Amino acid sequence: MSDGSSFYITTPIFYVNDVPHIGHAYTEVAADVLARWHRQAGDDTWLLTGTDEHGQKILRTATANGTTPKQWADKLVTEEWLPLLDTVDIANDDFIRTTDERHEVNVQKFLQKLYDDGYIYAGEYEALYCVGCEEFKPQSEIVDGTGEYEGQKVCAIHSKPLELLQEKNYFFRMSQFADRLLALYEERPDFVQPESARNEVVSFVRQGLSDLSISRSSFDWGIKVPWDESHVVYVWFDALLNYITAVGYGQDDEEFARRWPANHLVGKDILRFHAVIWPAMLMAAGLEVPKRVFGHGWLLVGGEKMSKSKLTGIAPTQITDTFGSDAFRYYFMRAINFGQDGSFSWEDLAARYQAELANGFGNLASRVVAMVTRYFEGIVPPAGPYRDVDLHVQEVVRTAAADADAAISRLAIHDALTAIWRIVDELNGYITEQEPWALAKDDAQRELLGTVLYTAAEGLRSLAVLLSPVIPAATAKLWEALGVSGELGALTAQPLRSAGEWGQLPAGTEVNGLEALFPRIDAEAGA
Ligand code: ME8
Repeated sequence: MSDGSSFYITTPIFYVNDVPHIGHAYTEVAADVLARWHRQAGDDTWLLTGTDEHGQKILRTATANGTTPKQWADKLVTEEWLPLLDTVDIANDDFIRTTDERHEVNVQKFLQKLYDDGYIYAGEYEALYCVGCEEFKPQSEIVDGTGEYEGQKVCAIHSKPLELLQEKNYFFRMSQFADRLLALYEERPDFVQPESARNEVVSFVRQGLSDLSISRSSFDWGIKVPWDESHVVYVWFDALLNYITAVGYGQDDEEFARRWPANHLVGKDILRFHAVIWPAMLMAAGLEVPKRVFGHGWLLVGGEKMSKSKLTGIAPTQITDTFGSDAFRYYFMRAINFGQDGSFSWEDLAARYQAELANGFGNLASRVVAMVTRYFEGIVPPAGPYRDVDLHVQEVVRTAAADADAAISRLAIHDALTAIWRIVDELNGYITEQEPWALAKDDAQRELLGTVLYTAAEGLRSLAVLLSPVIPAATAKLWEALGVSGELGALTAQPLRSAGEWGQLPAGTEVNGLEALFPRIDAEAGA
């Protein structure tokens, strides 16, 4: 909605045990595209991202590197995770670290409340734990190891041996919430998206829920349980709470009321934490559940989830150094149906870069600006009377903009881009057909030439606005070239919902020179 309503969107907070790969960047970009879209549509938007710094995984990595977990986390956040945001051009509003005081203090408040209200008790536990997932694994995700792990039980996701843990722990009475969760999925069918993810979650909860172990006492890298300091809070229980501690839970009621509830974007690997455990925690605390939880697919390499632990991770800079951040953003949002798995390939990236960004969009922009410069001394001409063929362009712009907006509201980012590309294709076809270079040779066609170039330039204006959430750097250059910031204001201030309304570009505007938006890439590079 564009009525200034609140749109709070989150990414997972990432483990700082390792460096980011393009899977992490993928989630960041998707969240950022949605946030930029909503911001530009006038919603009261807030994009939160951050890092997950407690737990055994980080502790072990730090120890193996001869340092403390906090020093390790500081180093990784500064050298890797914050720079990632620049690498792929993320305009986040906040960055939370689970070692922030605002987080730690309010996690303790939350926990104390649940304890006081009888939702937490002390018990014994023995089960197989995966440090990679930081989770006691259900039977369905335990498989027999092969190769060096022959004869051992391993995690189906990480393919690494599980550890048998036995401890006295505190437990959250999650089993009490199964019925309420099922009622929630029933009443709000789009609470968990996409449909396949929802079905998986529903059938998981239908089997009944166990209580959840929420503390650990065999190591101390975590937030202390407030009533028993010999325990630290289970890393997932701690981490999920970032979504509320970052927006004022426990300390700024006004901010909290303004932002919460959130739209959570996560990889499907961690859907169950967000669609089962997290709403149960919130219900226990008497808080609203999230607006929706969207589980996107995995980037695959060789048919398996890309991951650092399997040495298949690709650093985002490997792509952006050659192709730039806009191309990274565009490629992953366009080439993969959001919600489904997708394979990354350099060939596909290079092919789409050349065909869609360089030849399709970039060349269109350069041609139009160059023709306005050459035939009208750089001044956007007025349009004469519109013919059917010109009105058709207007219709394509109008419907594509509406379709793109509808696609974004169902988080179908790929469909939004496909819709917007109808404008790119339409304008390229229009110019080829209308041959403004031929019209320019005949003085009697001056008015018609004006109509054609106005139509092309106004179409570009709509493209700049519609594409600015996806390719912010290139569209900012195009906006500059169209020379309209004086008349229309900053690109990011252009209301998205009316982007398709015809005639916003004022005739008489002076265009500026435009360098190639997506320059040709040297064939040697990026291979
Ligand atoms: O799970 N394809 O952090 P994490 C697509 N700290 N997305 C991928 C991906 C791939 N191959 N690999 C990773 C954690 N991701 C917890 C989250 S939230 C309260 C705590 C993305 O560092 C995807 O978003 O393992 C996935 O959910 C996330 O990285 C996991 O990041």
